[in-house]
Amino acid sequence: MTTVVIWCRVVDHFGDAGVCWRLAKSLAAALAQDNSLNADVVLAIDRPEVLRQLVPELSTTLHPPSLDGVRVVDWAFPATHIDVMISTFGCRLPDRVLESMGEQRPPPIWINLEHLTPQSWTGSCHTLASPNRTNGLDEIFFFPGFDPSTGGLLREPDLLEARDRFHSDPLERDRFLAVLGVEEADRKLPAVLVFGYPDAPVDALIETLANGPPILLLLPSDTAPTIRQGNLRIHAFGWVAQQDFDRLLWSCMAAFVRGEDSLVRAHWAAIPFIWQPYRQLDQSHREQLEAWLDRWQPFLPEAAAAAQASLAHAWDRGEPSNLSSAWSNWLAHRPELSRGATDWARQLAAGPSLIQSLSAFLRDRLESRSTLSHRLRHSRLDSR
Ligand code: TRH
Repeated sequence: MTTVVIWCRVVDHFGDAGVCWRLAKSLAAALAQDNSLNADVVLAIDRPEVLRQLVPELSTTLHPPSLDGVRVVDWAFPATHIDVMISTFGCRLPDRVLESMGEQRPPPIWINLEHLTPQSWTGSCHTLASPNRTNGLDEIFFFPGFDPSTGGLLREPDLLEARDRFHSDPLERDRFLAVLGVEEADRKLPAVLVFGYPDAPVDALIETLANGPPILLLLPSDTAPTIRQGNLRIHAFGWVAQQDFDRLLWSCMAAFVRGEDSLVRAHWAAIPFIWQPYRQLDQSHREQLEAWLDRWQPFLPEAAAAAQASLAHAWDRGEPSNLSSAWSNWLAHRPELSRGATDWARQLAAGPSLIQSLSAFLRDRLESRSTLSHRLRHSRLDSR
């Protein structure tokens, strides 16, 4: 058996758990294709209640809950023998784990899966190793990313086919919006998802949209389910399970997303969208946004790229005064933005997904680790 443990520490919001759940499920599915590994994938998460909001099936009755080939445990997990250890987003592992892994022979392969950034420096650091000060083990830095020099982006093998199937049957969207509680008359309207941080200028956007063409605004909140304001229909759907989040995006003609996981999902949805990076006190999230906007340039005509930048800036900086003109200008460029999103998604899908590159990397390291321990065993026997 090959034991793979993914360590997730929830800092805040949902992305830590959201990314780690997708990673664990997809890695379990990928490693299961190699019977010789007999992989046991464990997700050790310090706040399982956050994961349960994303994955309601992870009931509290099963212990440890096991779903989609992943065992979910908490951080008190008795890490006895681990073959692959994946610490995510640089989370600090418990000392008892660091110490026992340092004594384990052969030691585990230790991956540090970093945050996704649109910035281009990650390619030069991808798969570099650094000895850990506590136990001397090599910690290998694995970077997701938009460039072939990185590990790529999380993408399930059948995701894009599922997306295209959804779009090929108009009843799919109607059925999904009906389940979301959207009234029949409103389901025919073009929809916009707004999933931003608390400082996002949502009220200013609502005011802008109310004076524009009829639109269905989808909000993940528990306020009054449907409000009418001018030409706008606002539907607060509460929250959907993570497995339905893609269909939420696929039902929309445009979206405002945030953080890391919904950013990647919006790219795969190939719709025009605006990203609000996770807020950093030192404002470094603005550099993230500029790097992301730069990456749009090759896929958009100049005027459409300018429209994308001005709406992204107005949204990220919370500038209600610029929002109305930025939105109207952006909406006018929607055809080019849609083509650009489709082209970029196609280019990203041409490369290996994060799971393909990570599972190939792990299989290679596991093989050389087993060869090495085989040779060590034989050399000890020979020396007797
Ligand atoms: O919630 P976030 O802001 O999470 C953030 C980011 O991941 C950030 O990088 C990280 O540093 C910080 O957490 C600690 O945004 P994100 O990454 O999009 O994660 C949201 C998850 O919630 C994503 O998996 C989609 C999911 N989701 C649902 O499952 N149902 C819903 O209804 C909605 C709105 C989101």
